[in-house]
Amino acid sequence: RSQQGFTVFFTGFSGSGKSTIANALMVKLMEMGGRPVTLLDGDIVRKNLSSELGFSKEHRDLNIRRIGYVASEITKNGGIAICAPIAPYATTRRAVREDVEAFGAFVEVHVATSLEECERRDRKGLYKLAREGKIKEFTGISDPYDVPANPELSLDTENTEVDHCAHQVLLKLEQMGLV
Ligand code: GGZ
Repeated sequence: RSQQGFTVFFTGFSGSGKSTIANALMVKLMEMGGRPVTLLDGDIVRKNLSSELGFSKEHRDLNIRRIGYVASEITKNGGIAICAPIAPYATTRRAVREDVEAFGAFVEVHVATSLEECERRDRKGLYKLAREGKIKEFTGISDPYDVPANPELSLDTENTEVDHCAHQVLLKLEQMGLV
């Protein structure tokens, strides 16, 4: 059984289901025991680690590089880091991958819920505000999102339950010899 550390890095639109799937995965990995599991969720990181940052490209990049640094330290020490930011820029995701892969595996998971579906759900009412111009630089509406070209896994949340999405991630981790 492998004991190397690794990072699962979810990326996708606001409201795509990243946090929910990341939480379900965390529970499963904790139940398996062994390595400590650390969740670096978008909201939590922005509150505790990036509270001074906004949503310009420069600030998003800083936010993601910080998450990457923490994930790489966790990975280095043999732990499991689960990250769940939007992370809209492919070059920045690539940089984080390189940071982490110096110490262990990097598993990029695209939570591929379409913009249309995220906006239809609009769980927090943010898309409406973005359409009204009340939130600027909103990912998908007035700010870019680079669709991952080669993620380790892509999740179709529109046809798959949360628990099954988390299960698919676990299967991928098994295939990769990480759990
Ligand atoms: C995108 C925004 C924005 C803008 C506030 N664009 O659904 P949420 O609320 O909880 O998730 C979104 C979160 C995005 O923060 P991240 O740290 O994940 O973004 S990034 O990776 O790009 O740094 C959303 C809220 O913050 N939010 N304004 N303009 N999302």
